[in-house]
Amino acid sequence: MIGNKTFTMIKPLAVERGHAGKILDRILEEGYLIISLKMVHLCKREAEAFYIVHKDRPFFDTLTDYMSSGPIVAAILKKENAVLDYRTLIGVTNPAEAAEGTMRKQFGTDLTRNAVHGSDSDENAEVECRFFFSEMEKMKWQ
Ligand code: 3AN
Repeated sequence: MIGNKTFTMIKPLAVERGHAGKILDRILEEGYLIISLKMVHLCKREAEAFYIVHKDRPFFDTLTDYMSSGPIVAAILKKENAVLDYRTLIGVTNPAEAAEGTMRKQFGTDLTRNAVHGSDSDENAEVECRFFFSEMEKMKWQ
């Protein structure tokens, strides 16, 4: 399945503002299958574990505080060329610099609260999917 899957999270503020349905709708409209889906509230330690690659970055504490501040929606998406296409759909990290029509432009507020996460490589997609979902939670028809 490598190459066809990506992992996404709808971040706390977007969930709090009621944008999760609109974001999931857009994902489906763009041709992705949602093959696993859950709403979870990460604790600080879990957010730190997810973002461990950024542990030495100055924004690590702010990011993990934010990501553990409220529920998020996590999903595995399937489509040909999923990782790259989804990165295009969400837009660049900073919503202020994201292109018109991208989800970060539409729903993001700032660098930390940028509405959605998308895996940046097939390898990370695999790691991130496993972080959130067990084998049992993956659709059998994937
Ligand atoms: P992306 O999510 O666009 O791949 P990464 O992987 O560089 O960006 O960063 C992970 C997350 O950390 C971003 N989604 C963003 O919320 C946050 N972040 C990245 N750079 C900064 C920054 N300079 N200041 C604050 N938060 C940041």
